[in-house]
Parts: sequence; C-alpha cells; structure tokens
Amino acid sequence: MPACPRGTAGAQKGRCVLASEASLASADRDRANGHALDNLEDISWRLSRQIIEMTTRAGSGHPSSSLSAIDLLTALYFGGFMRYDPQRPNWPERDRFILSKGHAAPGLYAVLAEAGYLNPDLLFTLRELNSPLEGHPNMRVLPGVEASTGSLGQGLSIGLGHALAARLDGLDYRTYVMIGDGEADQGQIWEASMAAAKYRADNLTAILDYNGYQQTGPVAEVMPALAPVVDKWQAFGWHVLEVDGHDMAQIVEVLDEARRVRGRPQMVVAHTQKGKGLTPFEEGNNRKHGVTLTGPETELALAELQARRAAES
Ligand SMILES: Cc1ncc(C[n+]2csc(CCOP(=O)(O)OP(=O)(O)O)c2C)c(N)n1
Ligand SMILES: [Mg+2]
Repeated sequence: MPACPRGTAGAQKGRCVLASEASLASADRDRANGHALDNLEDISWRLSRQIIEMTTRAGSGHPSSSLSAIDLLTALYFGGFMRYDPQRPNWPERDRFILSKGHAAPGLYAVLAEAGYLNPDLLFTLRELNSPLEGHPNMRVLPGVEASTGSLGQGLSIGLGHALAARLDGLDYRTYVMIGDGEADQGQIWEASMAAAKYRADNLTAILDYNGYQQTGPVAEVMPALAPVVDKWQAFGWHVLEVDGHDMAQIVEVLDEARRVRGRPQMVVAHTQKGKGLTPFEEGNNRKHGVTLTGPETELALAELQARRAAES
C-alpha cells in the first residue's frame, strides 16, 4: 500500500485512516460519519458530477460556485466532522451547517442527498416549480437545510445565534457556516465576526470559500480591501487557518484543528477555484458566475472530472 498522505493518521487494516477518524474516541462516536480519504475523494467526484448534471438539466443555477465548495462540504459531512441523523433533521444535538452563500445550493443538495436527507432522484427537479430544491435553500421545504439563505451576508449571524443557543442550552453541538469571498463585502459579515469574538464562540467555525471571483469579476478588483484576509480575521479576534480547499487531506487536517480550538471562533480560509479548474469555467473574467454549461461544455467538464479521478486512484 502506498504511503498515507499528510493529514492522515497512517494505515490501519489496509487503508489510510483520517486523523479525524483516528481521534474519534468511543465517547465521540456520534461524530463518526467518517470515511477514509479515498472515499471522500470519490464522494466529492460523484457530487461534482451531480452538480454539473443537475444545473445543466435545469438550465440555471450556479455550478461554478458549487464546485468551488464541494470538497469542503464533502469533508464536513462525510469526514467525521458533522454530527447528524437524516431521520431526525430537528434533533437538538445535531451539528449545524449553514450555507450562507446560498446560491451554491446545488452543492448543498448533492451533499444532503448523499447524507440521506432526500432521494437523489430529486436532484433532477432542481428549480422546477413545486420542487423542494429551490434556486436557493429553503429551510421550510427541505429537511437538512438549517437556514434559508441566498440574500448574502446573513448566514454568519444566524450561525452565531445557533452557537450561542448551544451554550445557553448546555448542548455541545458545533455550528459551521460557509461564506463567499464576494459575500464578505457585506457589512453584516463583519458585525457577526466582531460579536462572535466578543462572545468567544469557540463552537463556531466559518469557512471562507476564497475562490477569488464574485458576480461581476475578480474580488481583487471589485473589493481589493478584502486582502489581507487572514490578517483581517485575526485582527477581529478569530483563530484563522488556511487551506487548499481542493486538497482533501489538508481540509480534514484543518477542520480537525479547528474543532480543538478553545476560546475563539475559527475561520478557515479555503483557497479554491471557482469551477474547480474545469476548462469550461476558465473562460471569461467571472468564471461563468450563475451560468450553466452547454451540452458540449458539460461533456468536456465531465470528461475532465473522470480523467482526474482516474489519475487519483
Ligand atoms: C444581498 C445580496 N446582494 C446581491 C446578491 C446577488 N449575488 C448572488 S451571488 C453573488 C456573488 C457572490 O460572490 P461570492 O460570495 O464570491 O460567491 P461565489 O459565487 O464566488 O462562490 C451576488 C452578488 C445576493 N444574492 N444577495
Ligand atoms: Mg467568490
């Protein structure tokens, strides 16, 4: 068996065991939705395909914004970090995930289907009238969606509310929130950041999908003052970690570190590619924000994903 990559705890029973898995003592058994690293990569590959297929079929949606996030979401839900039970979506002790950049809904829907919250066939009803898979996540119609998002800027405040509620209720659940780099233009993000540090919300982890693009172009042009982003969140009192958001071993390592931090909320700055580096999304100056692929582009993107997976395994 080849050497196990960084971020794993070495080989056990012929497979690489994630550090997060190895650290799952029996007392922490309920966090054990954990898969081996190669399984995580496999899951992310399948969910990436679904994102492309469902948005192409719907003819609308945000595939590039979903693809930048999908490795991170996969690690969260299937790497042993999120505690959840799809049979009990309102279980008070479940961990919460809030997709503040709600337009990446196709990514969230693919994850929720994989986790067992919904029938995967429903993925192909995306954005149809009366489908619970609306263009942006609606917590009133789809179990597993913790907050109705899409109006950018609100999710971190909602997540902080959950984190503080956990403390008041004496529960040990964690809250994860994903925000976009363009979304970070919203003042409410910084209000929530200040408040989270003030209240020492160490049960709150935010993930910044730092893909470098927003709706109208590169973040560095639209809002250059977001940089230096690590320094900013550190100055706001957060524990900041940086990661390659497409390197599963690194993601797992960083999420594991985040949940061990005490006294401060954590920000994971994830360097990602809008469209995950697939050729059809590389054209133009905004990585096809909110644009779905044509038939030939879909074929090309799927073929590239397939070739990558073959090279990995
Ligand atoms: C309050 C608000 N303003 C504007 C929009 C329109 N909008 C949708 S996505 C988007 C860009 C978001 O960029 P980013 O956060 O970087 O997400 P990405 O697609 O890159 O993941 C904008 C401006 C919105 N949904 N909400
Ligand atoms: Mg962006």
